[in-house]
Amino acid sequence: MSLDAKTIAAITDRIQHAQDKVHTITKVTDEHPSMSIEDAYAVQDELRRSWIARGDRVTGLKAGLTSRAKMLQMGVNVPSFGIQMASMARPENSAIEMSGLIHPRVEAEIAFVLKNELKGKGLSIEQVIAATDYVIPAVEVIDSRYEKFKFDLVSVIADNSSSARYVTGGRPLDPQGLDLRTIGVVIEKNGEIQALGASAAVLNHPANAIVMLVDHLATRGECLPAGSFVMTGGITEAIPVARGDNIVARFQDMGSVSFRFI
Ligand code: OOG
Ligand code: MG
Repeated sequence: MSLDAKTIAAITDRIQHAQDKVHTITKVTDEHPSMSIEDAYAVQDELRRSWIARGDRVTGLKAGLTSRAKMLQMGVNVPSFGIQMASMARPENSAIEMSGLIHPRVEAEIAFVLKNELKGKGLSIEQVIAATDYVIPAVEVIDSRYEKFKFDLVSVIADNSSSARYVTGGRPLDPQGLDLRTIGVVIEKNGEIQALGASAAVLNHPANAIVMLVDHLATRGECLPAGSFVMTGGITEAIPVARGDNIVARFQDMGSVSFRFI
């Protein structure tokens, strides 16, 4: 860690204020150029502590910046992890309020739900699949608190990797019977295709996002317990949305996820 606890707490307050009051801020690294990735995850720890103290509940974790399309779009080439809370979850077919968001974008992702704990470094794809109860289509609504959606790796991690809302839907499926590299995905906005891709875009296989997340947790002495819900990252670039937009993400063999912005 390069920053002391007081500074981490101050950065957390600034980011949380921007998240709660729906406004942008300058990048945290502008003010703290020496801030490290470890410091940024310490900010996430503080955010989580504060959300739990308010009565919110952790519902899952996410890996982001795991596809080339996302890395190119954001100019960052290392995945960033984040925390999903109950307050961020929205039901399928719901109306998501724009008033709580700054400049949201949507991403189509494959989410995993574990039946067994995953722990340690260098797991294989097969170990991840064997520990998975089911996979399910998900759409993440990201909303960077940084001006113009521009950031570096440390800043985006401190902002909980732009997490804002998420919706799951479609059909939960046993991954044993699926080729998780070749799931085709189409994102439609108001009936028009905005982006399409195949699930191998995520680190050659979305289970690799779980491998990387479990590696990251291991360096912090943590693991993914049984029952964990994990989103593996946008397969295509993220699509900007506005009030009134209808979103449908179609996943080959897995069904679709729909909702709208009001
Ligand atoms: C960071 C979060 C990226 C994903 O799925 O790639 C992410 C961002 O692009 O703002 O959630
Ligand atoms: Mg995402």
